[in-house]
Amino acid sequence: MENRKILYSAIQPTNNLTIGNYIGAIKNWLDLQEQYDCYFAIANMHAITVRQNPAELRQRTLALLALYIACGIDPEKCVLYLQSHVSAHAELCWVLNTFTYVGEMERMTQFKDKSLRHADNINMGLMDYPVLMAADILLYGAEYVPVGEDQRQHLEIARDIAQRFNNALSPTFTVPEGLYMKVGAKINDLQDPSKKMSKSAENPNGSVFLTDDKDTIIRKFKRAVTDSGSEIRYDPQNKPGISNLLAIYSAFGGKTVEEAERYFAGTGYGDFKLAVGEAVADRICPVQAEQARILADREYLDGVLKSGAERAARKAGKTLSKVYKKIGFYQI
Ligand code: ATP
Ligand code: LTN
Repeated sequence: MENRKILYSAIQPTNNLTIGNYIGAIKNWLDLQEQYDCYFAIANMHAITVRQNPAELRQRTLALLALYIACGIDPEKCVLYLQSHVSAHAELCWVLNTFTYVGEMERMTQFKDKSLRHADNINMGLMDYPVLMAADILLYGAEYVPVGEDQRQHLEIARDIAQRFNNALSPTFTVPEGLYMKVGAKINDLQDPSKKMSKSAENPNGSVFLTDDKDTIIRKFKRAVTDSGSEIRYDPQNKPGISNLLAIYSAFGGKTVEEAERYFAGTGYGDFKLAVGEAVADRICPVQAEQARILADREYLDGVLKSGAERAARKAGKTLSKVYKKIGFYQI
């Protein structure tokens, strides 16, 4: 459809995805694809900023694509593509690097965290990660970027870089806005509700993976850390454990947080945790079966990537050539 606003997001094909990635990212894309012109990428160029096993990276790329589709992201409605298939990402990143200060990259929270976790490999790519992310978004003229709370700082930098370029040369880039969900933009670790649930957490019991089977899911929820008292109430400050479980339940159980509070009034913590686990498993397990089915059809997946790359490259190429012109690169 003409004149729909453009929306962009991506996920890195690193580790197995958690229900945090599902709730904070993919789940929201399902509704958004009906209203916007969506570009959803697999950010494999971001993934190599920490060391990856090449065979695993290749396999996870296809698995993530199959997962997008199994969750209901429709390749007919959206452009699904692999970042490395569109060379404009690296090219625009280079230009944007010259509009980005070393000091502001050194201050990025994720860069500091990852530098601590990967102290033996603090490479330039890790530091440049937010600039590549800005290039992703700006190439497509995206107005909206749905991401989890942890990406807010990166989105702010993308806006700053866009404005800086527009001011220095002339209006070129759309300044993107982040879309953050009110509930679910930060799902926390089941064992330590003060930390975000992460793909790469040390304690696997704190993260529920989209690859976990039903028994594992139920076991992890049964062991989830709760709070003192016995009331099931959404109050992230005073009841971080229960509030996190309510946010998860609401995402999977088809109820708002308020409806879930009423529904579980008077229920004990044990039964509540079991109900959350069941709601998660009831949604995840069928997705796993569908993902496996899609993953077996390599020809179909390659077709989706090929058509996605063509559509993405067309759009990105136009932006890049505008940028090259403005910056003074002689064109023939
Ligand atoms: P890692 O945990 O290893 O740093 P990640 O889980 O953040 O990786 P990404 O590919 O970087 O994985 O993130 C994909 C999307 O999922 C982003 O939009 C991110 O904001 C969102 N996301 C990640 N973790 C959570 C979470 N715990 N709650 C809500 N959204 C999340
Ligand atoms: N860094 C993001 C993944 C990502 C992204 C993007 C998200 C790469 N490029 C562009 C939104 C827009 C993350 O979620 N960790």
